[in-house]
Amino acid sequence: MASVISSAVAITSFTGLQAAGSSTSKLRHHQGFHPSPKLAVKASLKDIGIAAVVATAATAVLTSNALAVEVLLGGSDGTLAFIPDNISVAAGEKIVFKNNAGFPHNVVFDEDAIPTGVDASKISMSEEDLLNAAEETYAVTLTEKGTYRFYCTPHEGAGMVGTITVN
Ligand SMILES: [Cu+2]
Repeated sequence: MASVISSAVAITSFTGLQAAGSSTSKLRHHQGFHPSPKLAVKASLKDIGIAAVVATAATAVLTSNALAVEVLLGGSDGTLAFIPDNISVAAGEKIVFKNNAGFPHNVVFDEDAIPTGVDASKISMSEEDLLNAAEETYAVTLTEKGTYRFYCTPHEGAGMVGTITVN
């Protein structure tokens, strides 16, 4: 739920910045009709400055407010599963696995079912490393597009597997 709220905030801020950007272009358009060429040049340089600031601010918002997707480890009803077990994220989006019930759990990516060139050991928890307490988290960010299969070592046999698609 927290992730939904933060994404709403990010979208609102970004829309606000886009609105600021479009008023900047209106300003530039208006000042382009100024009779003095010297002033027109100054105005456009100033506009470039504003545009650069707007672009920087937009990047900062996207970075600091980066959307995070949460996956629960274990269902509250005792299900040994990742919830949800099939998600799609944007490249670079943070994925937070949170221990919920039925632990210990871990998150290990299948080296045979991830995009070519991605090192499974760099994105996985160690096979022996387990999350033993409620609310413990493991976060990962995937930058290569493609499909990633992952599983929980203690419960793979019970069907605790999942898929992430990075777009
Ligand atoms: Cu598990």
